[in-house]
Amino acid sequence: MAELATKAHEVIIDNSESPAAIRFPSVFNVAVSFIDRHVTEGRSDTIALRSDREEVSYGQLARRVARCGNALQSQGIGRGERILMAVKDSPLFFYAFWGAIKAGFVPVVVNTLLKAPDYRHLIEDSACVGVIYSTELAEEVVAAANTASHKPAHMLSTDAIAALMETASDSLLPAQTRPDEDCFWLYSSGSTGKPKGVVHVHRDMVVTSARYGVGILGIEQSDTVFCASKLFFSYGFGGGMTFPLWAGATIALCEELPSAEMAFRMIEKYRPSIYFAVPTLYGQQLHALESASHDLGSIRVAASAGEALPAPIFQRWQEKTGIAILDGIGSTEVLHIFISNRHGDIKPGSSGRAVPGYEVKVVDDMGNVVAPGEVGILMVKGQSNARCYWNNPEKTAQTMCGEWINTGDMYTYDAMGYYTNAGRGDDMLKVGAMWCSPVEIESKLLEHPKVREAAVVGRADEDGLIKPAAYIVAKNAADACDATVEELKQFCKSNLAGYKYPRWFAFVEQLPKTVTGKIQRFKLRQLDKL
Ligand code: 3UK
Repeated sequence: MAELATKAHEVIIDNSESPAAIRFPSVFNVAVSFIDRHVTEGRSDTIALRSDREEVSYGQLARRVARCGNALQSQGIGRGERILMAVKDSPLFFYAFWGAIKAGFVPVVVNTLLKAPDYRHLIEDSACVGVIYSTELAEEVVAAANTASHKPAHMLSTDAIAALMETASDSLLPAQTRPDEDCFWLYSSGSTGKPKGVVHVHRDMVVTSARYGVGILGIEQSDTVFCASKLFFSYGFGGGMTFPLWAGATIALCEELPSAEMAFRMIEKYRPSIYFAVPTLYGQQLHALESASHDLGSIRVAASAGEALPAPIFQRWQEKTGIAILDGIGSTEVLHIFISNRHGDIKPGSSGRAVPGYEVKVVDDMGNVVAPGEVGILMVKGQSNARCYWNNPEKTAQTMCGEWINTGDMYTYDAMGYYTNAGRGDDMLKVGAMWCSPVEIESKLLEHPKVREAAVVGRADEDGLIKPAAYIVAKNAADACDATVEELKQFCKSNLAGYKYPRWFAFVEQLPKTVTGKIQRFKLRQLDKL
């Protein structure tokens, strides 16, 4: 029975075509491919998850996913309805996410570091019928639900889910979904306004796993994978969950936030063969390696994404560890990496070449492809492109242009097909791979009594990593001094997310502006380069 149910949902990867064709049956529930398939293929005893608390085999994983799906179904949730998930990286994240999908619900994975007003927006925007939250996050999440314009009917802490799972059945027939049916969402933030729900369908996780996970990184069943980025960030979602699950590999899981210390501890304890991190973390690890040694000998593949990997970090890491970091660019909208370096084919300082299966092009404002060496907007087309932004036709139309996605990134390419990042088309920054809006930092600075005007731009630090820099017009000329800089820095640190405070301040008499009064941040960036 289980075997028949699995067979019906089988993906066909046709390697006779180049790139390999990925074909889906008309009825397709992706939870079968990622979870149940391992049982029917004889991997029940292989370890799927390893964490400080427990080990979970593929057999146990399949049974618990079914239990969780049944537990959710017993709440009366309907096919296609959204369940918000603010769950820390833990085995229960896997049970809830895949259980929801198997039962035909749509999990909406969100950041676990948010405050009540943010969760409130996500609850209202997604119109979710339920919220699953790590018990430690109860205060923020429950406060959000209580003040939201609609209160989700099902508020389930991870403890409550675990209790429901105890009495639930461990067999569940997969909902008869289609490959192009909504499957899960992630949220992505922009320069202004609220985060947007990025809607992905059942097909998409298969495509990223086959194209990048297997095609570029070569992840296999024998690998142990550790990804320092969290599962709510789609880089971590792929690296720390979908790619290893697709391959039947072992995942090393950690609830802590990424830091050099956390990464070294995980690598030395679980000895991963595949490691995912963001450039800022590679930089922090290199600094730490100057004064202490760590055993990184298990790693055979080291991947980087989220922000550009500066060539000096690539080189220093290679000198220290003998491993070449593979930088690649991905996005929440494409779900994962679509241009990447690969072993034996690396151009340091570039994002690499198109991942087979994705088409990319660099265009001008009119949509015409630019010549090699010229800067233009990077567009990407592939089978994992998001269907839309939820309830946001305007943003959807701006970004999802027919089969192409406008990444908002400025790129050049060369005759060999290597693509190199040239900043953003908008003023957004990626700081430690996290979105950072200059407008948000400026608004905060303007709340300070000594600030008349403020403008924020990105500037490279000594490692080549981008951090915010602020230009300030002081209300009183006398305040343009070091003491004010310290005051403003502290003010930003205590009122903004930790990574957003400006690392440099400069006082100016006026800011460059357009005739309509808009700050010309590009002029400040040019000034910065002088
Ligand atoms: C920037 C990069 C230069 C770029 C992501 C891998 O970062 C991811 O997703 P987000 O939606 O942001 C996407 C934007 O981030 N970016 C990402 N990688 C690089 N810039 N070099 C890179 N290697 O502006 C892009 O448009 O948060 C990364 C996999 C999945 C992801 N979601």
